[in-house]
Amino acid sequence: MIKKPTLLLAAASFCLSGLMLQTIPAQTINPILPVMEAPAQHDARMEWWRDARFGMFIHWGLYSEAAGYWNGKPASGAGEWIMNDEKIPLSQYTKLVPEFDPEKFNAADWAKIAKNAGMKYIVITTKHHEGFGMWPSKLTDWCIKSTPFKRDPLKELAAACQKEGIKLCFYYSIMDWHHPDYAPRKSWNDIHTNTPDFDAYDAYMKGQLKELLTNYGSIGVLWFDGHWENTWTYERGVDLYNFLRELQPGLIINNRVSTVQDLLPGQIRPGDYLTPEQTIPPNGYGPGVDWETCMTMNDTWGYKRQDHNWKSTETLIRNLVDIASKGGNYLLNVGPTDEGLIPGDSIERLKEMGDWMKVNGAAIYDTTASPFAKQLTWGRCTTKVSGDTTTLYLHVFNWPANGKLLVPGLKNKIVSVSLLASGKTLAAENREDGVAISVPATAPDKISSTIVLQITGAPEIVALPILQQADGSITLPASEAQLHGSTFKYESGGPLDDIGFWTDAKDWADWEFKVKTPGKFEVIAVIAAPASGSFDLVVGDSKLRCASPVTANYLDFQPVKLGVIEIPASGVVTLAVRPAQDAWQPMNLKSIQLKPVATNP
Ligand code: FHN
Repeated sequence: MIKKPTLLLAAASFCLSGLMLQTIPAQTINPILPVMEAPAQHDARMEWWRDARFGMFIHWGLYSEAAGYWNGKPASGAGEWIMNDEKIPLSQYTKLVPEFDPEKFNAADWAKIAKNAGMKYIVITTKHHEGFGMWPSKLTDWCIKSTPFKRDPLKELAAACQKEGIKLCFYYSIMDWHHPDYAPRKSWNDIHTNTPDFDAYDAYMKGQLKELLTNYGSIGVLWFDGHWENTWTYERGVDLYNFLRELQPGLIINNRVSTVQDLLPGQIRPGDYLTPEQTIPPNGYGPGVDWETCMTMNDTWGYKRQDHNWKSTETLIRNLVDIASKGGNYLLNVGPTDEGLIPGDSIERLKEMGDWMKVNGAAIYDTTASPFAKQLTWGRCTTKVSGDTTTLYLHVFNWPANGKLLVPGLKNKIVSVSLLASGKTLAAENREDGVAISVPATAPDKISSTIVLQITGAPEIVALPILQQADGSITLPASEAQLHGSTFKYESGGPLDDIGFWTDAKDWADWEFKVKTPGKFEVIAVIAAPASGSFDLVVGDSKLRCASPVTANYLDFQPVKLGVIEIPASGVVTLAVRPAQDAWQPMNLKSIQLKPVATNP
């Protein structure tokens, strides 16, 4: 049964993932709230993780032995889901146990690869959904001790991480496709016939987690997963969170310890940080919210021989920069093979990321999010504050051809400007439209070059209004849009300078601009879309229903006339693009232009 945990603090203030620091009077506290701590305690516990910014995710299990194939046929889904996707009867899946003997496993190699990549922590799957323990658990034979591999890889990895100064963290799946007491039981679990007793399973999990938190030294993060089935309740999540925090008070626990079910009034979701997966939130989650994007390097978490869809090193480095610029951590996955080797394609990319981090790591580690409300067209920005000096690390993806890099709207006094790679001082000046930096003709790094801009005081940034041009026209670029939503994003670099990944019809964008000469305007949008969808163009009280064009692909941008809108008066105007909920098709939007309609003399 669930034990009512003792609360570490009688009441008042505590912090949880996704929530600002808050004070709640004792009388409203739910008796099984997560363990509470004072903000200073929370910050101290999260400090190493916030500074780390970059970690390695390792998906390694019995599924790695299958390597994406079953009975000679390639599996459809992710490598670690093969039992589920191929509906493999559990009685047959067990044949992997005597085959699992990763003789080439070398924890020291893994730790060195992570360290040389610039990664500060490793999260390894101790037990994925298949329920198979990657350590010699005393609570089950469904673990590594039943294989020919008579070693403890977690013990070896703990020693290697200790040696390399890397924080070891454990992934643990609540969902368990093997345990007789886990429910709901899968149809292809043809071994167990008993009626599951979830309380017994809950106790089993706690027993295993106690093994993991007792026998492998100080663990940085308990990374829960498999929390989405309805047997995992709010109460069980809070109870487990409190159990672990009492077992190891300094432990960090992700938000997937908690059920995905809606909360009741007064309930507070436990968990210390948010875990968006395979996606980078367009604007982060705002100040005071800790989050980490986990992402595969190809398309699978667990090893699949046939998955060669590797992301480029450019994509991986720019993801890291993008995430850090929004105040998040990047947990990048490797899926070691049945032999215990990290795939060569992963090693190659991690080496190149490490080369970049050796030069630019200071602009990632221990930084906070960009102070700019909108996406910078040339790249990203991360921040460090020291006393009265703020350091802005300008991560330049698109090196200016005209020799000038504009930091839009920045008004602060310039202390110094230099290239991080060489220390070379750059000339810079305050201008009406921001800080203009004179840059050399060639970018120090073709993927992302870092300029170090030191300013006095906290950043003072004025929004540069979009102004009506002398010819009466108004141009609304994607880079100036305010994005409202969680999936789409501004993407820049090469042919990209658009709002992309607009797959969610609830996401919408708007622009604010100044009009001197009101009247009727023809609307011309520049769009790339493989299918036509509907959306509304909303300006004040007027709404124009539009249809996006069909173009060859998401990079084939075409101008399209959407119709005429009226702006009846001068002043500040907002124009919004809102997908039609029932007829939306994803599109990439580069810009919208308003051209005055000639009125009859
Ligand atoms: O189902 C798992 C999946 O196999 C993988 O472990 C990812 C990593 O975050 N988590 C779940 C899917 O959200």
